Amino acid sequence: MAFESNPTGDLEKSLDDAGLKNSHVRDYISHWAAHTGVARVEVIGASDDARLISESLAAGEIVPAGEGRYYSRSYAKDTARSEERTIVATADPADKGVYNNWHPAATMRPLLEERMRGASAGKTMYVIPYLMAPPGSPLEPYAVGVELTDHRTVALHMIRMARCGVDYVNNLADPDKFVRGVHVTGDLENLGQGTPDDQRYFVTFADERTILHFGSSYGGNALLGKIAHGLRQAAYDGWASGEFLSEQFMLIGITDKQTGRTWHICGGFPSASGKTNLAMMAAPDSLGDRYHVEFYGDDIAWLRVDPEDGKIYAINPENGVFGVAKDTNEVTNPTALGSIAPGTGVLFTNVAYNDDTHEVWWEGRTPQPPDDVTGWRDWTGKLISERSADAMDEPWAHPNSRFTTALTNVPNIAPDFNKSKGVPIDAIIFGGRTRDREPLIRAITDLAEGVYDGLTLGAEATFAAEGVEGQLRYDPMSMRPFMSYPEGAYAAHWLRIIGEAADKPIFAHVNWFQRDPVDGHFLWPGYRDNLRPLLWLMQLKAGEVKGRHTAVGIVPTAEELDLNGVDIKPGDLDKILTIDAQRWRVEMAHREQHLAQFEGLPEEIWKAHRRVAAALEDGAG
Ligand code: GTP
Ligand code: SPV
Ligand code: MN
Repeated sequence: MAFESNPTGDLEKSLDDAGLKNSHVRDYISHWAAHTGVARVEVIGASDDARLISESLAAGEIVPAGEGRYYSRSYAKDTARSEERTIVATADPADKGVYNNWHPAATMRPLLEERMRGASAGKTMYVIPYLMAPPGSPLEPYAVGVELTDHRTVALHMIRMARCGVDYVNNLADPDKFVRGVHVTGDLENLGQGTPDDQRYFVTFADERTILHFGSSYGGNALLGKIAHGLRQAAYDGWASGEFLSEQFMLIGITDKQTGRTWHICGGFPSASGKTNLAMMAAPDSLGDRYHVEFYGDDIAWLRVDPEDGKIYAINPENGVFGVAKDTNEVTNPTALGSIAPGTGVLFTNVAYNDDTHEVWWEGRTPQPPDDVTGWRDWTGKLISERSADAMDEPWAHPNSRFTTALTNVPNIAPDFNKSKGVPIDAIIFGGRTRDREPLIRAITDLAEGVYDGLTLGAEATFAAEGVEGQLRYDPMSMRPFMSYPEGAYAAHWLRIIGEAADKPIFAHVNWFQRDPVDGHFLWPGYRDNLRPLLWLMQLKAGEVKGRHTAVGIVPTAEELDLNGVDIKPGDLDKILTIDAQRWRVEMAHREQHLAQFEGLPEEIWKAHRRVAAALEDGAG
């Protein structure tokens, strides 16, 4: 079917056949179909999954990985988000922040249009109407979008990660209010990824609610509902409307089966720093009879104050999990293995794959890779058996290899995960990979100090983004790569939204990643044991424990933490519950410089900084 011969007839008919009634959506599709030069347009939703899977298998774009499980490789230079090439563009130069990589929309628009012109020639354009919210959410007006993509595997990912179907756009109160997201893959082998001649651009035109991504088919570069809309655009919308916050947060419930109480905790850790693992946490065996952790979300939360009861409510806008495969196994995360079991429809990307047995493997899946390498290929497609001696130690799976599975596959999914209103928040936590200084947990009861703590979150960068692994950097609220408006305004918006709540959450900073300076081992066993400091936090909020007050917050005493069954050396425990005041004083000078970059930072934040600095000078450790 070629539009050249009958430019509108075929397209109109295919949109009619799909039941797409919204004329604004139809105009948008026609425009971009013509611009990108696609040969066909196909409107899809969740019910098309089985057919698209069959077509993808037949085309060899995905291969079977056991019953109802699939595998694909991405292009070798296209395996993670590109932060350098990701841009926020608007008409107003005042939207420029330190981290949002702002450019004028008037400059970016022609660059994207030029790259996209005719760039999908001969391909099918998949039209994916979607909703980034539980249906009926008060934030639904911000959650509607339509992604146009020229890549079938991306469409399969979208079906798992977002609620997809024409019904989400047919009856909008304002039919023109939807996020327009255009994804064009481009000629991946000739885009100069990571060179001065890089052709890729991933641009959110935030004030136009339009997202144009060119030059990748991987993760957040290509699934536009998730990061680009769900975080970057939504954060901008939340600020512009004054209604909500959108953050890179996990969201969990913890139920005490003995008392029947449930708490809800949300929190930000930078990419590949443990959100998915925390949300899927099975209680440690010694606590499992009493506590149960429920999964609401693992990567994004939208927070608003309900005018009726004055509480903060959070929703997870997503419908699936795009989880890091590395180190996922029966001990670290049995729940994750359940969520990718046979029959789940999971899609693996860039793990190792066995041609003969259709098994998949990644580093940390088992302590050693399979002994018999027959049939095994690494993530680039090379046979392990043909590796040269010096390549033997190379990982089999890419460190950012992932699994994509729908929320309904997650064994600990909360029964009310679809509740339109969301769940009331008891605590907001921040954390990241920090090899020293940050204790296991420190609780913060003051709002400005909590927001200050989020703004000064420092962590080691991970393999989820290209080229920056291990580098220490500040990552405000874990939103550094997703910031869409200036940091000073961001801090003020936080203070205002959380400040409006009659019932304030407690804040805490957590760190599962402190290491021994000599041999580098993790001082805290992490994973399932992370429930213990969170239980302490809830007890602290309820006034059941007192903790120990320090300059940087309240830390648990060893007696207060339930450590029954934890494998930890006394010296290590001591270290993760102690504040190294000397090291913190050094940190405060860095924080001063970090915060000084932000124009218009609210005075409350500076006051919080000075209070903490003064307490440290007073010697409180
Ligand atoms: P994004 O999807 O990129 O936003 O990542 P995320 O924050 O959800 O990270 P995820 O839970 O997928 O974890 C990333 C990596 O950290 C995985 O390789 C985990 O095995 C590892 N990890 C998670 N929790 C812990 C922990 O408590 N201790 C240690 N040592 N490693 C952990
Ligand atoms: C992240 O990098 O934080 C992710 C994965 O959640 S991606 O969707 O690729 O951004
Ligand atoms: Mn993430």
